[in-house]
Amino acid sequence: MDTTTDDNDIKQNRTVRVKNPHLLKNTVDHLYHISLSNTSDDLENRFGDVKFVCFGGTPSRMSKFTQFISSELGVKYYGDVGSPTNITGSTDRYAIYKAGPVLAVSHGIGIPSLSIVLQEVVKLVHYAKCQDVEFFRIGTSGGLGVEPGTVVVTEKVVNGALEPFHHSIVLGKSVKRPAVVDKEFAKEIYQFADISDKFQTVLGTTLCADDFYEGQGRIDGAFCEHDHDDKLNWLKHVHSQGVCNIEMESLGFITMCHRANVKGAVLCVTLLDRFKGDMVTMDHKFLTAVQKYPQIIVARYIKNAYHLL
Ligand code: R2B
Ligand code: URA
Repeated sequence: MDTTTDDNDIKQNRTVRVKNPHLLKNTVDHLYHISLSNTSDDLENRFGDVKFVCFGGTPSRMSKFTQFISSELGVKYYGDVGSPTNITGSTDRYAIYKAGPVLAVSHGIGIPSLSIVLQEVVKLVHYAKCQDVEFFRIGTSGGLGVEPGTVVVTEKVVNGALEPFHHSIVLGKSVKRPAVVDKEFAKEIYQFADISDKFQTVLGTTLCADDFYEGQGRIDGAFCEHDHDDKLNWLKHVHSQGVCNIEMESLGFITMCHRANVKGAVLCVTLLDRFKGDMVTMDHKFLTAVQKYPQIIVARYIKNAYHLL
């Protein structure tokens, strides 16, 4: 199995970059968390047509998205009538669904969870020889100064210290990687917001926190060593630096897309205005409805790519 990425294809921005010389030595690559293997699962045949990979937090949301995109594109999803089948089968860690050129992947909460499935999905599309693949994160977030239910298309992503970098520890050493957002791609997607939408869409900076509670300045966790004023001052400060929303995966997502030579975009709906509180109290019906907003924009983008708009 050839695991190198062809330089010409890379230059033409057609294939994903798997930059790991060690993979050359291994003929068998078992993608443990998604239960697929490069040697036994006929990846090229099953996934070679994939052009869009959409990531979101939960399996059920990504299953619903698969049903939605399959009806929008007029293509069947993989699985039985009634509900898409989770391709990762029995792993129980992540879910992957397929509808024609679209893969829908659940990533769990936070960068550590996201990065595992993202690494394996990058290898999957590489082994499947997919070309011109684009990745999207369609998720949820807390908003700053925008109405709950607003979709934020990320044009810049920063960590909790407002730096556009993702820090991690590799072999005991701190590694700092730039989070390079493809601004043109973000703008292109933003164009698919429509004046007649019942929700607002904005381009803005996303702050990616390491945690839902203290990391996002909340004062309603089990532990808290700051007070209400500290929180508001911090929220005001980050807002003054352009931050429109706060979530937990964009930094890892954008950094890895860049490393993989894949176009990546982040669209998150806001579930609350953090200037007004910490608790997500939206009722289930409204929550289900707003979670679809980023999906609607991405679906339009995909339909347009297929000349269906
Ligand atoms: C948004 O929502 C989740 C936390 O509730 C997290 O995955 C995120 O980024
Ligand atoms: N997800 C987050 O990470 N933060 C919020 O406030 C809401 C959803």
